Amino acid sequence: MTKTLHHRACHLCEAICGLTLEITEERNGGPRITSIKGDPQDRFSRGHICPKAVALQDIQNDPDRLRQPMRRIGNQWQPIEWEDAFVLVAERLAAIQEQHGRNAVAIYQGNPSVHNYGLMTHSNYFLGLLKTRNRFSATSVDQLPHHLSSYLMYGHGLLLPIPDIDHTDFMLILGANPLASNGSIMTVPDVEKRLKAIQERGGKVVVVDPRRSETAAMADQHLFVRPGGDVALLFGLLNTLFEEGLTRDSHLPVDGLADVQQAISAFTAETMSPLCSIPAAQIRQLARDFAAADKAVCYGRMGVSTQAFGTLCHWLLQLLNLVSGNLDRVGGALCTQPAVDLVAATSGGHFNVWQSRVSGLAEYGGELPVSALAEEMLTEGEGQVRALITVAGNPVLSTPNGRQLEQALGGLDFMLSIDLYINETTRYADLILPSTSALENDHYDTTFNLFAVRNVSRFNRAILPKPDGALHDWEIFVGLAKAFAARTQSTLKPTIAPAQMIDMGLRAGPYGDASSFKLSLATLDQHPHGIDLGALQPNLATRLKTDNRRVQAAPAAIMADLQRFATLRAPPLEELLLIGRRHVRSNNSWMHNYHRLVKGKPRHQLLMHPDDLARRDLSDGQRVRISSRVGAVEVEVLASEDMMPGVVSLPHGWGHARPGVQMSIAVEQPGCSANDLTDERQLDELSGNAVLNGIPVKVEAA
Ligand SMILES: Nc1nc2c(c(=O)[nH]1)N[C@H]1C(S)=C(S)[C@@H](COP(=O)(O)OP(=O)(O)OC[C@H]3O[C@@H](n4cnc5c(=O)[nH]c(N)nc54)[C@H](O)[C@@H]3O)O[C@H]1N2
Ligand SMILES: Nc1nc2c(c(=O)[nH]1)N[C@H]1C(S)=C(S)[C@@H](COP(=O)(O)OP(=O)(O)OC[C@H]3O[C@@H](n4cnc5c(=O)[nH]c(N)nc54)[C@H](O)[C@@H]3O)O[C@H]1N2
Ligand code: SF4
Ligand SMILES: [Mo]
Repeated sequence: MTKTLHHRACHLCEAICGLTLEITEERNGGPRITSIKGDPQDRFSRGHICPKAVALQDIQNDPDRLRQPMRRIGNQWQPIEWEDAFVLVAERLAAIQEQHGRNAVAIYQGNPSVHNYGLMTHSNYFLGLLKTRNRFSATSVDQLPHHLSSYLMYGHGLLLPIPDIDHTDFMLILGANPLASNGSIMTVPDVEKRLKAIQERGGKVVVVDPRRSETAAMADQHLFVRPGGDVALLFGLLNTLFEEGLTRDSHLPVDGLADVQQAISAFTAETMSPLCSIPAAQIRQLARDFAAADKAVCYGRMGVSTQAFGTLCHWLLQLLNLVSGNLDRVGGALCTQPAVDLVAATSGGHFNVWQSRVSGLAEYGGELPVSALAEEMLTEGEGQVRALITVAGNPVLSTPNGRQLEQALGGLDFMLSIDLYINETTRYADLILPSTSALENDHYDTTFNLFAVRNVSRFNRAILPKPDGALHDWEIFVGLAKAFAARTQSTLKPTIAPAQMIDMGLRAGPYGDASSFKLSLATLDQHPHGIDLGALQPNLATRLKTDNRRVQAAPAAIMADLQRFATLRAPPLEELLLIGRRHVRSNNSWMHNYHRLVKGKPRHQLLMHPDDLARRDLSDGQRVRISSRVGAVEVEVLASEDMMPGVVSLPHGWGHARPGVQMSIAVEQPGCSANDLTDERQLDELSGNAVLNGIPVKVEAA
């Protein structure tokens, strides 16, 4: 028996913690993972780890995880050889496109795509050949407003200023719960310690959230906001800064600020207060506190992007940082300078160049809002979607009105899923192609180094051998591309392995051959704990990609959306508004099949304020029926003083009790799906991002 230690980043969430894995090799058996711990030598994560990382071994060993391609015949799944599977896909997709046009094939890419670098480098090698405009992803149920506001203001959708959490004195957090999520569009392992450090150096953390979340509970101040009301709060804050002369000059070249000031002159704290349910005096005081701090940063995430004015919210967050002098400033919000620089390597993007067929929703960066996916399948006529490819996604549980999507999936001519499980979505596929597990694959964080609170770089080789006959995700795409090119007699450019691409990106990047760092794959191989490239530094002025290389404070598309804001009304008092929540032991929809993570008391219940329960004659622990415009679910309710009255909270990603789901542990504690209640017609109309928070619902005894 031999034991070896390996170091590697955890790929499960955006925190990218460094791990130390102990692998034990038995004489007569294969290698086994015998311990997973945080890596104290990782200078970025400093030994931090959460319970999900320990479950990496459960993912590895899960008997429900698919290990070979599976083909569905009726309700039966049968193994199929890789080559046969590739030829079958090529034949079916080519035939559908020949008969119904290119757009008859749709694509949905899910969240783990950005946690798996081979998917980042190679999915388009195949998907690009399809030349379909019906491309969708989890972006439009998540962070599209971040990208769109950055694209419009800074000229590139990935120029996302990151909170300089280690140097700020005042952190204002809206719609994020990093203590549960471990941070998002802010790659920050060990976030709790870093937030406490702000308090220890005399600074302040303020959280705005309709629930007293774990992060709100540790903050110096928590403000309950009416779901969807953040836009009004942010207008009130910005207006107060202007009105009370609390702005500071910025070194950045800026166009349009005077236009903004004029356009929002009526949006005073007093007029905004009823729309967000925060007293005007508190809005004004918050603006003064924010302005008074030497170094302050306003950060908003998922809770503020998945609402009706998500893009306005993110635009306003940027403006608050800008006019308070904190954009592109140490202790404020700073853009990273990653070793593999996707911003430098790509053009800024495009927006609204084409629209979806049925509802006319705008594309962003070549993708349409996923709320339109089901209607594109269900609405007959030229251009109707007849085939779907899902890649590392579970849209039945993740996108609004999941039941409608299920109905649409049931009617497709062909569906391919590249996934590890037979789950709520992939059970509709004709073919599932499973890749190797993460530990059998190399790893580089192309995406999350871009969002990190320090500039860091780390490459990890596979820890476990690749099983015979298994393929990495990127190899599946190469196989599919070759078969499709052969079937359609198109030419295919040669490609290289993801690791080689990273090597090239590193060497051409800011710390590459032309620098003193001389970063390459070979250098990173010598640093298994990763390399720290230093704290974030002001760089936005040189990285701006707008036409005139100036910050656009008043982009036309955003200013036009102010008209829509004028229609915002406070909802009737008796209405309940549904929001989501995350738990550190869960991860979206796909990590409920590991006993280690789901044991203990259930976490999928509806939370409701005791007064709201009493008003409906409901009691703590009772089963209730929740209904919305699109559907109804049943689940247990828990009384919680942490909820804002009038607001109820249900986590998404549950609802596993569906026929044919082959996830034996998950189906035993199924919960219900929040997205059987969310409404595909409720959108941030500017970006097309789904509204997932603030859904009007009724709750009654089941
Ligand atoms: N109501 C509500 N809905 C939400 C949210 C919310 O807060 N509330 N959050 C939204 C957000 S932020 C997101 S990002 C989306 C997520 O939505 P999705 O990305 O659609 O869903 P996931 O649950 O992440 O599903 C991931 C899938 O990828 C598979 N998988 C995991 N690893 C790999 C891999 O390495 N390769 C391959 N090929 N497959 C893999 C899993 O088996 C699973 O099927 O959900 C959104 N939906
Ligand atoms: N453990 C765990 N970690 C995760 C994930 C997971 O599922 N589990 N998912 C990963 C993914 S894909 C993402 S995108 C990130 C998301 O990371 P975060 O953005 O931090 O997401 P949440 O933890 O859902 O926090 C959103 C907060 O917004 C609040 N909220 C809801 N509606 C409103 C509103 O109208 N206004 C305001 N101000 N607040 C509101 C909710 O109560 C909640 O506390 O987390 C990632 N990390
Ligand atoms: S917080 Fe947990 S899941 Fe996220 S990277 Fe770190 S160990 Fe992995
Ligand atoms: Mo997400």
